[in-house]
Amino acid sequence: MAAPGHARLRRSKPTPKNVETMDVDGLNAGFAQLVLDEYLENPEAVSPEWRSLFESGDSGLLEELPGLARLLEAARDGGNGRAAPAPSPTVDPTLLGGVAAAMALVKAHRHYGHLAAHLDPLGTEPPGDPALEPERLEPPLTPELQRRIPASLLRLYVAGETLADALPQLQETYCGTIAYEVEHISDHEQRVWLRQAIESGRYRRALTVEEQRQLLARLSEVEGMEHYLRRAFLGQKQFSIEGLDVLVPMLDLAIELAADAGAHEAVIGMAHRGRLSVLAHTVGRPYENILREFEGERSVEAVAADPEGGTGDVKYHLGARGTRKTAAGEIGVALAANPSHLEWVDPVVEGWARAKQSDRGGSHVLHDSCVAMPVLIHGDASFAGQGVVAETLNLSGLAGYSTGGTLHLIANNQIGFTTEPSEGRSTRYSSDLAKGFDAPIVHVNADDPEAALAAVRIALAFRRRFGKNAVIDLVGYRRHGHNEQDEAAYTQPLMAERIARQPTVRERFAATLVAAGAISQEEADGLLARANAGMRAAHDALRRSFGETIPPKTRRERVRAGGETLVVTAVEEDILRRVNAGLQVVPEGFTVHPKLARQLERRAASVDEGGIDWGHAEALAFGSLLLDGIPIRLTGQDSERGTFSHRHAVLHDVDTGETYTPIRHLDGVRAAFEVFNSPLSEGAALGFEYGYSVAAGEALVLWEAQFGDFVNSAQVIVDQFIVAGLSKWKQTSRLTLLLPHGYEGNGPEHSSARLERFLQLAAQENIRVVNCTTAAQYFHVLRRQALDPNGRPLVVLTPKGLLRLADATSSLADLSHGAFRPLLDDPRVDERRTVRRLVLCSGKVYYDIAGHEERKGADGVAIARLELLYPFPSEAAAELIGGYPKLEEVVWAQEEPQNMGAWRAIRHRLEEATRGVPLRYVGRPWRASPSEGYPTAHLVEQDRIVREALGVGARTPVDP
Ligand SMILES: Cc1ncc(C[n+]2csc(CCOP(=O)(O)OP(=O)(O)O)c2C)c(N)n1
Repeated sequence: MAAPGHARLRRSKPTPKNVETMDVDGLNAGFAQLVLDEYLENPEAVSPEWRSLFESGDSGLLEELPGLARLLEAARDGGNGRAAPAPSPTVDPTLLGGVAAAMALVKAHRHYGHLAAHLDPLGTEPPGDPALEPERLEPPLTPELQRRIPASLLRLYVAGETLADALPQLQETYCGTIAYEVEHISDHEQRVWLRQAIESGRYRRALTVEEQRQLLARLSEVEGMEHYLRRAFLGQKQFSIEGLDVLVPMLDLAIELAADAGAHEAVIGMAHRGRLSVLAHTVGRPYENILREFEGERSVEAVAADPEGGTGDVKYHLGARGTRKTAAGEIGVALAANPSHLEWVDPVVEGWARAKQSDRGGSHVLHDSCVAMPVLIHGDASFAGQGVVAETLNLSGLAGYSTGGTLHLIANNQIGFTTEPSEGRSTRYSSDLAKGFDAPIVHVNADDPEAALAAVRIALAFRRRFGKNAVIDLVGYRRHGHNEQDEAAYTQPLMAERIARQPTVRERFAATLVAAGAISQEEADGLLARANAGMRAAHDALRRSFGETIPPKTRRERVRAGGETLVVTAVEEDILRRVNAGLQVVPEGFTVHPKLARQLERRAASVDEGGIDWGHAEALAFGSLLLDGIPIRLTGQDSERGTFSHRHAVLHDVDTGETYTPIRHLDGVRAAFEVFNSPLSEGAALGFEYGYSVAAGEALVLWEAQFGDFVNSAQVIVDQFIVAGLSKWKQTSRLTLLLPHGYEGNGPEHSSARLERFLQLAAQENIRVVNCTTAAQYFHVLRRQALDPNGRPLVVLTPKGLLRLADATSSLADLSHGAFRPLLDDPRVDERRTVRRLVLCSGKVYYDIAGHEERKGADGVAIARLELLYPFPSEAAAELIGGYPKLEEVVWAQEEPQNMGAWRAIRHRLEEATRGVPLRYVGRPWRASPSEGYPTAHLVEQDRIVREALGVGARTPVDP
């Protein structure tokens, strides 16, 4: 008997090939069933593809429809592998069709159950999906038919004998106040594990009465704090958590589970929303501290920052650290300081967690992702809108960046400031981006606290089992405006009105517990009163303390940057020779590319003969630091080899493709060396290293831009974290940026690392900026950066052409003696009294000037180099200039346009240093774009600059 719809479906009968690419939903599974019916009547009536599909028994379709396969099996005659020419008497075609439809129904719940789930506390009806409706399937799954279908055929993990028993549970599981999206995951094992975990209800266990009471107490504390602050400080911004209060007990549980899984630390990143509550309840910052900031008193931390000129930050950006007791012992909790720039803290937290997870004390990093758990709390608008989220997710599976999975919590209040989801994203859910990264997504209604805890349990069980990200989309609402000064009803009047009628999650949960007899109404009210009283007591204590002087903290030694700190960077020759020899060693049978082998051989010789180039000096600096016990981590696009093929930290066997990193195998290394090619990201890649460097204060962490120009893709990390972190949060590091820079005719985007930006942002000794012109200078500055106890971020403008320029190379003696010098005087001037013009410049342009054909004829000219651009070496500059007694002018020569490069930032410093000698600018004029686009135009301009600097007049035009 043909099923209804047979004729219609027959017109578009697919072949098994395209069946594999089809989604086997209700309709298609039903269609397959029809073809099977036909086949069972007459095998010759169906196409050969279908025939072989049914007879092979191993197709993807049969895997997808195991019940169908089993029924087919039952229909086979005597197990000879060939289906019976007529329907077996044991197979009822309606039942057979029903099983296929039931399978489609199960599948639809797994795929689309979330569309019918009740996720919105404000009661928006879910859209639903026809595939979830049993009566709309083909054949309709009537209650009677449901009772005839054995659940065992459906590979379900919910309990029940028949579909009729199982379906309500399936609906409750997938379409209740919690919903799942896991079927997009490409790994079969993970998918099956998740299905089992979800359907078995393992992670949705009911709370005990005691646990319920604790949960209510916690929700009371959260609500109590927000209410108190609003009453006491009417109109002050607190970015209240209300509407997503359950976030706090979710974090409690997450931390408990992380500790149970072996974590010593949870590292949390989040924006403004609910942050004060998390600071107080999750990290354990005393209420007094928070209240003090509301009272307008400077916090203890801010006061302590004064001696260094810290300017502090608003209260909902501050980081904090605390410890918590868990059943598995104490665990540290760090909330990373963050700027307003939403989501940019994400990669910072990942890097921080990675650093905490890494043991750098041996020759290899031992990375154990159990040791620290990253938690990122996102906004629903920002998760979907900010590209850094995608960049951060893209780090998660990479060997150099993985943190064994992050718990991503989207604090989804269904609005972004005043922007509706329909205006803010093109996807259905805020979380959809994460699906592309194979993360399971758990949506949960924030007004069902028990479901919210279940979401944490399953998410962290997944992380623990597979070491991967899990995302919880916590759907709540925002009880007030964007902040407490905003009126939500101006723009979302209906929503605001709906929210005003909505009882709080505490009230709802209390009512449930009271109804169940788990607690009395008085007790429930008492919990809120106690929370209130706690806030009041803290506030009273704070008020009593007003007027008392806060004991001044011991003034921290002021930082002496700018080369003043005495750090020995020279390394004994013997040691350098040993390091150099070690760098040439590869394992027996390892074949280095012949051209590269020759380069490496030259390195072997150059310690004796001179000619140590940039890459070589860097390797010697790194190697010697590893012997000193300083771990090193270097990342960047193509950094293993080096964009300009100058590094070759990792060698590749030309026969086997195997890799070998000689520096890790040096005799006597006491710390780990890591180098990774980064993904094509600047923002997240740099943010990650910043976070890593903050948490790994002892390590030399370097990030390299492919060309310095691209650092502007990470401008938020530079502006908000690297340069301002010290002043805002007392947070700094020895992060080192290697930024290729120099005008070599490669056009506007391969010339400038935007030096001017760094110099504009440099103040209060927050960073250091150098532009070295010799390999030895680079060697010494790297070592100083690693060894200086006063760590600061360092920006190194690194060369391209100079990487191999003979004049920029150094000798072994240059590395084994001396130190980084902030200025390099002209080495060729014998008689200083003859010098009338001093050309001061920085970086590669020095070689253009000093090596110009007209240099010899430029009498009375000296050329000096400024190698340290910030902090400006005022004394050394004055001394150098003063060493030329007959100077008539100082020329600052730069290849960057006048509105770029160093000129505008250092002009006043130079004027001080020249002590009355006139100062003149030579360089490109003001320009909107950093350099010429045509190589010939570049050459002409470069030549003009050099001639003007030397004062030798313009090139005589050549007759055509
Ligand atoms: C990168 C960035 N752009 C714009 C803003 C301004 N801003 C502050 S909050 C906000 C809305 C955020 O919405 P959502 O991510 O949903 O978080 P919510 O405030 O609703 O908790 C915006 C646009 C910002 N802080 N950061």
